[in-house]
Amino acid sequence: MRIDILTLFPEVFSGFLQGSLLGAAHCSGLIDIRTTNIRDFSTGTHHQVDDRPYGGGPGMLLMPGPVVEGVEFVKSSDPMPSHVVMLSPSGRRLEQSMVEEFSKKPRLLLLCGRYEGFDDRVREILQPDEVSIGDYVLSGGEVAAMVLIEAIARLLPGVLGDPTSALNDSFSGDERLVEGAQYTRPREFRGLKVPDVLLSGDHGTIAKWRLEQSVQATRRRTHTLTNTTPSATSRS
Ligand code: 6GU
Repeated sequence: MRIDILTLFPEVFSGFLQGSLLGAAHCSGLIDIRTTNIRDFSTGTHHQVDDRPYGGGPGMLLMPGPVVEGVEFVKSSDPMPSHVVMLSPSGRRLEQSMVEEFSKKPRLLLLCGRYEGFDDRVREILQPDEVSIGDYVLSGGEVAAMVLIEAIARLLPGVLGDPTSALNDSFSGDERLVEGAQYTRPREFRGLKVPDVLLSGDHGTIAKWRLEQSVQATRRRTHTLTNTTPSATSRS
């Protein structure tokens, strides 16, 4: 898979891309990730990429020229068509099913914004798939792009050492369960013992116990998500 990242801060990605999982995936030719600086496509002597919004208001917007021309240049550098993703807090919220779809594409182009956002003509012209990583505001799309890349990379065949580990992940599979409790050595830590069932060697019973744990963890999570603060109703 090829991933192009368009950003004003390509240096932010260097440690991340060289890290263990992605560095190895890059070296073994499983993934080809390239960064391009949007500033390289600014015109004029000051290499300006942002400007004040028409109509007034706080902050600066990314100008359409450098962004659209940068995307068009990167697209044309390889005949393989790319799926253009714009990282923006107003996009659809990322979830595992979207990550699975992205992981099947041969090529992605990730567009990272900064400042207060993009001039809207970028959306009109490029018609990107707009993606957010959650309902909070980051100063730019770079961290969101890294979240997306890491989630995608671990689904690519050969990237994880053990191909079955992604299958057991939280949110994978049909039931969308989160992972339940798991234990490693020692058998006892600060008086807390590993459940006997895991030491029984009975794989059927272990599988059943794990599924129960997973269902319970999923329920606990859903309850904390749907219950508003109990103090508001019970403490009056
Ligand atoms: Cl993709 N970008 C920014 N700037 N903030 C975000 C986000 C993206 N997702 C959540 N918050």
